[in-house]
Amino acid sequence: MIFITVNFNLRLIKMVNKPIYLAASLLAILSVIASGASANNNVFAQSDEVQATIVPGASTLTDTAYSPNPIQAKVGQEVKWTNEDSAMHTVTSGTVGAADAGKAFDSGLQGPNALTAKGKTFEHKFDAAGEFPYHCTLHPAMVGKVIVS
Ligand SMILES: [Cu+2]
Repeated sequence: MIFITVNFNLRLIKMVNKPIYLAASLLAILSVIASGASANNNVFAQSDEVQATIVPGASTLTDTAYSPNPIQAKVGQEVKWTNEDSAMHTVTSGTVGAADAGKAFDSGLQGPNALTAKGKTFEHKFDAAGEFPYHCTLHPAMVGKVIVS
């Protein structure tokens, strides 16, 4: 969406040579951006959950083990991770070895939230804006980040 708008924008600017056309084309571009933004808001309004996965073969990966990475979420949204790998993993808040690791959220190693097998899911609701790194305690090279805005 952003790339399409930028290309459109550049083409229009090359085409126009009078200020009034430039102003009109800027208005057209702004309306395209505005309608795109409201469409995005509608998508968020319809879904209070952001989908993410732990990809197949994640044990051997680093910052591509969780997808997408980073995960973009809005304040108040839930992020739902689905384990698409055959191995067990965790979604554990904080950086590897940090004193507060796992305090904010942790799928853990056992219990109903544990991502023990393919198809298992873990959810966490993000109530504040910020950047939230997380990792897998079983494979500390697996790292990701949630950006909440
Ligand atoms: Cu893992």
